[in-house]
Amino acid sequence: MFPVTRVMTAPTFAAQSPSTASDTLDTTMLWIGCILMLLGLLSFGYLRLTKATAASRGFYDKTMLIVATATCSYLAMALGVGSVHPQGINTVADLAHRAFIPRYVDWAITTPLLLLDIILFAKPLLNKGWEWDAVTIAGFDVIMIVTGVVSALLAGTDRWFFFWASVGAYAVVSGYVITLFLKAKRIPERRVAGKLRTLTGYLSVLWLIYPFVFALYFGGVLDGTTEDIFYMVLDVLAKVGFGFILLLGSAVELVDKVPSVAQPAEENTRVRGVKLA
Ligand code: RET
Repeated sequence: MFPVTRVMTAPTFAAQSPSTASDTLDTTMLWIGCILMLLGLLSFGYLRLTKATAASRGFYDKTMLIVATATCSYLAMALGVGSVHPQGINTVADLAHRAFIPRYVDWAITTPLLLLDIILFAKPLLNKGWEWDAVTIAGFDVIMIVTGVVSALLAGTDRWFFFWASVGAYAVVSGYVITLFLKAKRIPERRVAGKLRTLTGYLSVLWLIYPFVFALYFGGVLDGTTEDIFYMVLDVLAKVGFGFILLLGSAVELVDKVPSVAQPAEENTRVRGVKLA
């Protein structure tokens, strides 16, 4: 008797896989994601041409860059590029256990840009040196995504170690956004204050769902198709929905004219009561 080899090739399993209907649904969802991101890109392009001023142009450009990145990533995933099976393909179940690399590349580029949109919009609240806050928050955000992808590629205890590292970085990012939410009412211009509260509140709630989807998928509670549907809806809301909230109305045009309510420069030059300059 020959020993039975457990290693079989992907096409063998694909042919035997009972989840063909679900795979089609999965691919359809990715195509829908791609089309919605593209429609977002066209809409924001139109708004940029018709509404943007010299002061607000940056908000339109960043928002377009965000959905352009997502259009490419969804296109790549819909075409089947970058799907990794972290545990190899030894059983039929392993086929469904996969991570899409383009998704994480997209998030690593777009989530810092989304945060930058919020930080620049909150500028009237920010103290001297805020640029370093922006770098730090974007840095923790990238750590969140990179540890997230490492977690997706590992198995067993190692996976959950990196998962919690990612949650730790997420807590820093989310804590910062919630601080802006709480301080927003200090901004004297009502429309800008209201918009900042909506943007920070919306982002805090949506982003919180991502780690749950991740944990439920890798914990074996959700299947791959359900995971993809969740991420697609979340991504469209977090990018296209967020973009519309940011750009519709007059707040992005006004934010530049709002007087700063940051701490006076005087206090910024003191360390524990000692005047520095
Ligand atoms: C991961 C890994 C597990 C732990 C945490 C995660 C957080 C992901 C987030 C993603 C946000 C994505 C957005 C995309 C926009 O299109 C990476 C799932 C905390 C918060 C907003």
